[in-house]
Amino acid sequence: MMPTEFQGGMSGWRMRRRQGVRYRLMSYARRVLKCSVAVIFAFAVSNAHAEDPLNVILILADDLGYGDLGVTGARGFKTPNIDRLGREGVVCTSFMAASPVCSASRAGLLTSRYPPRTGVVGVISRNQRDHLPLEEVTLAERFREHGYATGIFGKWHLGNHAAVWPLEQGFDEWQGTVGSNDMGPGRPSLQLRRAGKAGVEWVTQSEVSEINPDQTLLTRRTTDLAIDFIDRNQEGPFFLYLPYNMPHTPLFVSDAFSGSTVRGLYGDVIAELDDSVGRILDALERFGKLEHTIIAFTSDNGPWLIFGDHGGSNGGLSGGKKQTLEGGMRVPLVIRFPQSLKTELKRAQLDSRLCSGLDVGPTLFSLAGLSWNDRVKVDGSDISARWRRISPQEERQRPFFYFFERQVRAIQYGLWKLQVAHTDRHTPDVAKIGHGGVRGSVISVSRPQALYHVGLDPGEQVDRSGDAPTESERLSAYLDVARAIAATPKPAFLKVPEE
Ligand SMILES: [Ca+2]
Repeated sequence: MMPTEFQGGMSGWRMRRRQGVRYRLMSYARRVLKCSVAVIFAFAVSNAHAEDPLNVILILADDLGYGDLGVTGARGFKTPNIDRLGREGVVCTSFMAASPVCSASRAGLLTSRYPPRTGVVGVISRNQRDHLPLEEVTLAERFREHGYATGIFGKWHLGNHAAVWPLEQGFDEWQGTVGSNDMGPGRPSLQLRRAGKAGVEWVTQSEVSEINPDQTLLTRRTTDLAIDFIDRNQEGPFFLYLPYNMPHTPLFVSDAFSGSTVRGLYGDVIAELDDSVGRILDALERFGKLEHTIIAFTSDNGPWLIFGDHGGSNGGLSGGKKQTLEGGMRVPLVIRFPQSLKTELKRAQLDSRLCSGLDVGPTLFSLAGLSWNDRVKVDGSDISARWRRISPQEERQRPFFYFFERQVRAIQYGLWKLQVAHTDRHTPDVAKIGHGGVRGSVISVSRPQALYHVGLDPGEQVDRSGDAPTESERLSAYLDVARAIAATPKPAFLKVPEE
């Protein structure tokens, strides 16, 4: 054994040097290890489900307003199952549908592109040949590329002919209505529409299998089909898109829910929708798939206010369906995260940051553990970083453009919204609001250029352009970009037989 003084004397400096080298080597090794662990962990975070992708269910209500869920303050009825989705995930309170009308909103949701880019800018009536072009890449096509089974049960409303129906747009299966539940060939009278006899076509795969299906059973039937699809695809993965017909007017509910709420028929209809969400949750639990499935719930546009008690609630926002005011496009987005994402995501949040229907696809893909193919230009992006415990990077703020057909109506950035001067032909006439299923009237209102702080003033009452010139300038700078998107040439629609 060496004497201590020998160590400390003759070779002391050498020992210290050796120790120093060893320390630096160990420190380096630790850093490398730490770094590798971080890289591996980050990789694991972003690809936790790359080998075993999660199932995805996207539920879309028709004309359900911002204030029509328990979690957003509904009165006169309850939505415990949809609220549960939020409690076990996230509720986005500044989520904008891509458009204030059905077809354009759905085109945006399924392609993640602003409606004018797709050519579907308004409502496709039963007698038009407009449709979502086959060249567009739908969410179903994207999921299918990753080996998913794809099903749609409910309303399509992106074209009237079999050549452009869901089976040509990435879905393996479809049962549901071609368009809204008041649409049929020709020009059905209001009386026929209200009676559920407008000639509504129910399609099975790509054949019309029924005319005027019993509308009191529409919600239950859609849910039954969804549960059957989940049952048959237990091996997964699957993408299930459920665009329910309700609560679009004319309202119909099954006997079991008739008179079940104090809100009246509208409340009964939402109660049945909520029960459907509960049945889907139960089925997933029964099949042992609940914790391997992401469930998102949203609406295609705001409430149809001219129907009064048969329309929904904008929850205190301004305006409703067909308007680019907040109430026309801001709807709830609720996403339930499965247990398998528990270590990655923070649950039970109210997320008030701006996002839109264009972001739904990339976000669901990221949550499911799939990589998004960038070959087609999309306007939405993955917003899931907001909810992750470890965020790779800060989310880049982006503006959101409000289009009505091919007009740029407003631009939002953060909590500021620049309204572009326009004529709003769909303002409900408060003196002539409908009742009991009878449609009310609208008036034309000129809306000036104005700047609103939609965080403090969601009713869009106070023009702040005078005291926030920097914000006005920042938002105005995006006008040219928005106008260029609005001016995208109309695609050549397929020549399908006209009736
Ligand atoms: Ca709608």
